Amino acid sequence: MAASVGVVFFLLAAALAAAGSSEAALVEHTFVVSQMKMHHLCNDTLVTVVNGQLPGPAIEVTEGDSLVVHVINKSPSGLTIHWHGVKQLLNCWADGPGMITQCPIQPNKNFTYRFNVVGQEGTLWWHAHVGFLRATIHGALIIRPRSGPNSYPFPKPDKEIPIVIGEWWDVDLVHLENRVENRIYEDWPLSPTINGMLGDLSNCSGVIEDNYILNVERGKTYLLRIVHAAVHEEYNLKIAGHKFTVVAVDANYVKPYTTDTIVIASGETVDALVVADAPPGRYYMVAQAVQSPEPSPQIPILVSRGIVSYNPSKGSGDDDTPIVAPELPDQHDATPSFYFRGNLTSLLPQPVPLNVDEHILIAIDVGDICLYAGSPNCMVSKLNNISFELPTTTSLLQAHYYNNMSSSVNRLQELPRRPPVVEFGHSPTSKATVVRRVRHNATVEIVFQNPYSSDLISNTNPMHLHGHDFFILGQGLGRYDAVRDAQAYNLVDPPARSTALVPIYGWMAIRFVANNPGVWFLHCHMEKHVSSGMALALVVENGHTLETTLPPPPADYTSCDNQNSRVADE
Ligand SMILES: *[C@@H]1O[C@H](CO)[C@@H](O)[C@H](O)[C@H]1NC(C)=O
Ligand SMILES: *[C@@H]1O[C@H](CO)[C@@H](O)[C@H](O)[C@H]1NC(C)=O
Ligand SMILES: *[C@@H]1O[C@H](CO)[C@@H](O)[C@H](O)[C@H]1NC(C)=O
Ligand SMILES: *[C@@H]1O[C@H](CO)[C@@H](O)[C@H](O)[C@H]1NC(C)=O
Ligand SMILES: *[C@@H]1O[C@H](CO)[C@@H](O)[C@H](O)[C@H]1NC(C)=O
Ligand SMILES: *[C@@H]1O[C@H](CO)[C@@H](O)[C@H](O)[C@H]1NC(C)=O
Ligand SMILES: *[C@@H]1O[C@H](CO)[C@@H](O)[C@H](O)[C@H]1NC(C)=O
Ligand SMILES: [Cu+2]
Repeated sequence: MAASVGVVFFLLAAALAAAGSSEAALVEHTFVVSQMKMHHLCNDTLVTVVNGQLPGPAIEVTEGDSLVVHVINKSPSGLTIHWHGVKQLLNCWADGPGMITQCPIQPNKNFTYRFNVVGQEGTLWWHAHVGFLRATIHGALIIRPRSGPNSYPFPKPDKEIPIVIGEWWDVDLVHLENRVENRIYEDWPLSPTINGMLGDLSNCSGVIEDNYILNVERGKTYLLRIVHAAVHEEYNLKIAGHKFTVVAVDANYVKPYTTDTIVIASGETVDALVVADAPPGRYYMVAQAVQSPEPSPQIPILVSRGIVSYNPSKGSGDDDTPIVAPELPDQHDATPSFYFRGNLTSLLPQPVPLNVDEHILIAIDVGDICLYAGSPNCMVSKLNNISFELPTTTSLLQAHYYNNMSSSVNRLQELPRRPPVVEFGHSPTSKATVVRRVRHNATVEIVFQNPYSSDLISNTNPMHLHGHDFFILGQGLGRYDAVRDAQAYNLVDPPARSTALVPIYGWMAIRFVANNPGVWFLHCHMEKHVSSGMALALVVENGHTLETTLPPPPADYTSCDNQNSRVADE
């Protein structure tokens, strides 16, 4: 329907200097958001997409560039776009989570996001940040080094390929959000997707879905820029007959780590090299959802396959070379994920701050908001015994900026530094808009603790912090022990990320300097979890100088003043 109109304007003549480095550019895109019909599995489904594409357009920038994205909302829903993993230093207004930093862009309105991409290289992504709409509104954000592709800290790949893992839902996603807000958690996608394709394990009435096909040439090296854009489960990604060498996660370089399985959770990105060094043929690339064992609710098995093909001359239809399939781990096995993460270390030594100003322990659990009234659908997620709810009449950032958060937010509560008791289970809780205030430049350490007893509901929870990267100091199974476990922290070369997985039945520790004033969402990236309360807003106060103070909102800021609902068609 709408044509892609991404245009690149170079501010200064984009002359490549002798060293191969280029001047910072202004990269401008227009995102027209509209609905279109897509046909899969015998059904026409109306989906909301950017520029008529699913996945949406990949944005490519060079580190240091400025991005300008005009969002024109021709869809019936209010929405925002979040630039996932972009640090947005002193620019919280452009971060995008709905009702946290701005009100949704209403139908037939537009809004322009302006920000710089500084000090980050690798793969990030963008997605809608109101409820489930991100299931179809997302795309890669690729950041190349300023001094050219020869300055990658790994062998220069012959080709770079975005691999976006998504899911195909044939339900109305705004309706789905309402169901989850009413604590109905029974909806599942029909299939995972690889670059929008469901693959040949999905068929309806004899019509088999297309596979994503990656044509390769023997001996060449491919840099896969893998984005987990699906809304829930963690995925194992394997290619039969090939290995991956992981070189970056969440746009931070890591020491090369060679593995046959990549494990990636919602919100995360992984950059990995693949050498086409297998005997010529066809090999399945498989994305398999990992899920928690019972008593956690079980979902259907979700697997999708693409094909790595050494036979590009033949069309996929008339190629009858057998396709080699990889051996997959058990879908309930959480050890590949735990080991994959345990093997990631930063490429460079890290400046980990050693003196912690704020120690926070966050217990992740389920709770009951009906106080045992016996009514169904009472289950919510909670952090330290509070289940997060979004404000309804103002964005938190606007309220913070005007210093009137307590009068403009209905139920505001400060997250306690630790849970009332470190004891888990489905017990009474309450809802509130939870914030945690920290002073500018404070060193914050957060330990996330999942339920650790196997008779309780426990999940791997990918916790995502906006506006900052953090160091992952450690992970473990069971109950976190402040003395024993802190001694084993990696304070030398921990990976820096913006999303980190809390292992099932275990804990995960992060540390960061709160150097970016504003209101930053900190939440599980599984949509049903964040919608049911697994979130808080980190309020980073201004410092004492102009350079450490959040500037005023942009002139076209979408405040809530002329709106009476946060999503237009709710
Ligand atoms: C087709 O998709 C619609 C949503 O677009 C859904 O309500 C309906 O149940 C689907 N029908 C079938 C046969 O799957
Ligand atoms: C965005 O909206 C403003 C005011 O509503 C309008 O003047 C402008 O032309 C719109 N821009 C685009 C690109 O549609
Ligand atoms: C179609 O899918 C069903 C399961 O959903 C499977 O049993 C069957 O083999 C598939 N058919 C083809 C031709 O792939
Ligand atoms: C790294 O992976 C290997 C093999 O998967 C595993 O045995 C090892 O324990 C992992 N290391 C860490 C620190 O998790
Ligand atoms: C918060 O402050 C702003 C700016 O002074 C004002 O427009 C708004 O009405 C205030 N809101 C509340 C609820 O006090
Ligand atoms: C958790 O919060 C609920 C509701 O406010 C309260 O009734 C309950 O006592 C709290 N639980 C603990 C362990 O403090
Ligand atoms: C932040 O803290 C560090 C060390 O604690 C200090 O060296 C630095 O000057 C501080 N920066 C600001 C802007 O306050
Ligand atoms: Cu979660």
